[in-house]
Amino acid sequence: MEHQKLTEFPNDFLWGSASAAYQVEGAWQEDGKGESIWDRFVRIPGKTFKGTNGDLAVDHYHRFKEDIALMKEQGLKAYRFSVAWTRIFPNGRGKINQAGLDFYQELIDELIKNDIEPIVTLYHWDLPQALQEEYAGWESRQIIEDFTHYAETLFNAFRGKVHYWVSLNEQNIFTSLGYLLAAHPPGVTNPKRMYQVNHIANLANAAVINKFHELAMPGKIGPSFAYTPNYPINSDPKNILAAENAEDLLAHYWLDVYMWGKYPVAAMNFLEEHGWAPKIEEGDVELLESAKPDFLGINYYQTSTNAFNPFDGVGAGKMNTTGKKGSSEETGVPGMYKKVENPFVERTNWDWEIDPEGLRIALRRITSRYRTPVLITENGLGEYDQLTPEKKIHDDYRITYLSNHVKAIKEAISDGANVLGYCTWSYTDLLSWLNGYQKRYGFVYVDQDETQKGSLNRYKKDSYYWYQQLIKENGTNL
Ligand code: BGP
Repeated sequence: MEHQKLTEFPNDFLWGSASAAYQVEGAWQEDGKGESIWDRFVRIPGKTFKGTNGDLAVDHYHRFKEDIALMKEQGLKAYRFSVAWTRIFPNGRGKINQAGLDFYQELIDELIKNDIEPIVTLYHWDLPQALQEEYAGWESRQIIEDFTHYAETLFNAFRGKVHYWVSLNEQNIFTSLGYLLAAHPPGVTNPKRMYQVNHIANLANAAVINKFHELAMPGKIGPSFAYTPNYPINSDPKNILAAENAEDLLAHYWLDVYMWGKYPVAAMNFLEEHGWAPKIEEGDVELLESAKPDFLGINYYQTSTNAFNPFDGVGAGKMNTTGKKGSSEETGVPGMYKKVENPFVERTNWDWEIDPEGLRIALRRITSRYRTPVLITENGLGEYDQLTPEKKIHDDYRITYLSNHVKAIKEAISDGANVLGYCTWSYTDLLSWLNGYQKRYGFVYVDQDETQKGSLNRYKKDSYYWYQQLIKENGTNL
């Protein structure tokens, strides 16, 4: 749809940027923090790129004031970060660790002092190791109570200060990578367990959203979903059906539950046929249907193009975690779909497809299907950056990527989508879970690499100034 004139961004649009505790904080054993499943997992040889870990990360724990000063100077309106559960409850539950809570109080106060809206993610994958050991973490229904109690603690602590809350970050990724691909902790490859864990995570998500509303918290809460819209490779009906299969099994399987409390029909039948469907107990459906997110958080990076995949076709393939273009393998679910290369789009060095139009398509689909406000909680380009001898970073490729995506949002708003804000991934460079430090996303370059011995000095990239200007103009000159 062409528009004569695009709708302008609203004046209160949240121009933001994001991070996650494990990827930036460091200080992994400081001030009473407990061990998380990531603290443990990164120590298993071969699991992360060159054995990198977040022990020090980019030392945001000690440098948050410096980082916030840079945000202020840039004019950032919102900063999304996550709370490390293990700083609040070192063993997942029990006695509060006041020093951990104090750290986030200070961080939030500093943001507010600088007119930056804090957006708090309750769970960005760093589950307390103690809960993993005690009852296998997300595999037990006990986590519903413990997660809700942890969330309630934060609700009470930051009531009135924090107005935007993200319940779970990318449940689709942490369950799939944790329990299907063994690429994340706890390193399992078992579809039955994965779909069971996912069901329990759905219940925990719903319980926390209900708790937020019960407490009449001032503000909004919603989950963040990693949405990769699916396309068919061409108009062969077999391929169209493959794309429908992928959309049902990889997107509706989460989004329908968040928004309607219902699993999609075809995907659920597929799981039942394979004996992988979750066990749904009495009361579960009521709980899922009762929880109403105030917005949907969307993490958008790319689209996926699909083709027919027979029963004896391709299954899970290798991901590109090296940054060598073309090193990822074909992947799919036999009998459902396989992911193929889209000939119309470019790819990053990590083989992620660059498709700004796909963000507009994502927003359009979500708007029509769910009629919900959307907060874009992540979008960005992971690339190699070069620090010049003059300490500059000329990341024009990132500026192109981001500005094309912002334009797509503006078009989607003109189409009728209700978008609350846009958080780029990421604010500073940070640790990529599986890709070390060489895959950089930030506006702010951090001198840190796989040796983990960098100076940790911060340098503004060209994209930092580009975003500063964009915010100043509220996205009018795209
Ligand atoms: C999302 C995660 C982020 C971040 C981002 C980039 O899935 O929510 O935490 O890591 O992806 O991914 P990567 O680091 O793999 O490039």
